[in-house]
Amino acid sequence: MFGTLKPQAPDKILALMGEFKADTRQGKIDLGVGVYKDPTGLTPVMRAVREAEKRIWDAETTKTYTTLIGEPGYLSGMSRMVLADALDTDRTAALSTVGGTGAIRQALELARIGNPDLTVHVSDPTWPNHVSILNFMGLPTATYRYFDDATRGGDFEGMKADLARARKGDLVLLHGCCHNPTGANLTLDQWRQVSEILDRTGAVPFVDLAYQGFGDGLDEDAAGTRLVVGNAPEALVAASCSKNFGIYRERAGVLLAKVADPAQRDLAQGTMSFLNRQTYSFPPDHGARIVMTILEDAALTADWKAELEEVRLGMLGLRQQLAAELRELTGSDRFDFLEHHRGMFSRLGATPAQVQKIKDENAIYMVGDSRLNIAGLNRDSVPILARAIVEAGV
Ligand code: PLP
Ligand code: TYF
Repeated sequence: MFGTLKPQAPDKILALMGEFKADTRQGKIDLGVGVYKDPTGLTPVMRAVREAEKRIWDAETTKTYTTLIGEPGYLSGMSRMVLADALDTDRTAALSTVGGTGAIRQALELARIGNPDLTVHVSDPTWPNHVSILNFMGLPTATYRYFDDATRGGDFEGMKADLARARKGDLVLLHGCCHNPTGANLTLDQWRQVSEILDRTGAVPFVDLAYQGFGDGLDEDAAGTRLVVGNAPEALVAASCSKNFGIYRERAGVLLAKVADPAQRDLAQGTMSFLNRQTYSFPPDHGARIVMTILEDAALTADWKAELEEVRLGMLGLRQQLAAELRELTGSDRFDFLEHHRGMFSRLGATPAQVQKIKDENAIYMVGDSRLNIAGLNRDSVPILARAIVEAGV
């Protein structure tokens, strides 16, 4: 049987991680994989996470199974953090998953059971793993215009026109904030207009929220999600704790499903529990327990929020510095989009050849579509990148 296997296309982002590691040049700069790094290049364990782990170590007397859907305190804490006032508890089922990716997969499985004929609409471009998972599952997909290559801002007119083609019961996959890979985001008024289109078409919003707290703030970054989920009769949200709690390898995520009628909640919850059982049975506990411990303790929550805010403002400062540096070097404001984008990523708009040149000549690694991870920079490397961008003729 194994002789029939065919090589799978590698994930380009993960492949780039390997290429960077193998590069022996001094001063190489990694702007590839979407992992937060501090100015010294480390991905730190957050203070509140460390403290929560100590408390768990002290208090935990057993490692026996929890429940198939995960720890109730984690699910309620995350539901509130993501949806706040838009949370309708009677109509919302929640599931602990293996990271945000696990939540995406379970959301798609759930939606397919509910509507075997659905098409999933994704932004062009979107996180490559979205496309890969959808193709692997054999789900029909459609793309909606999202990004304007000329301005490196959004193409909202195109987006609206394409979303209007969604049919009742289709899924519209939206990035809650900090769009990956472009960095261009919707304004709250644009979210409102998207919500109206969803209402008109009967398509169901499916929000992927992987960077809450990395853009404009914890509440600000969830405002669009809250708006569409609050307005929609049915909705799905896949939230990740990897970035905002810095617990990537612990694999903590949550799937929220809002149903049209409270009478359907138990059915949805039961199906979600079933999906966990079919895939990996009990979800991992450690990361979820860290998050729960932080969210249930006011002092830990405050400390976590303060550190997350430092992370966010650090990235924002680097964006401003890079835009300023490029203004100076080019005598134009054509790179100002870098300071208008939010989150870890920006699509620079360089050609593949320019991306290659920047890598070959400067040992600066970005993804082939010219996505760069702002958090891979620091005050000293920003001018180096700015010069490389100009020298490559971007
Ligand atoms: N969605 C997007 C857009 C992402 O960039 C990521 C990134 O890692 C995820 C979901 C899921 O993350 P994880 O499965 O590591 O929680
Ligand atoms: O887009 C990124 O870089 C992050 C990390 O298969 C990542 O979301 C990238 C690829 C992948 C899993 C995670």
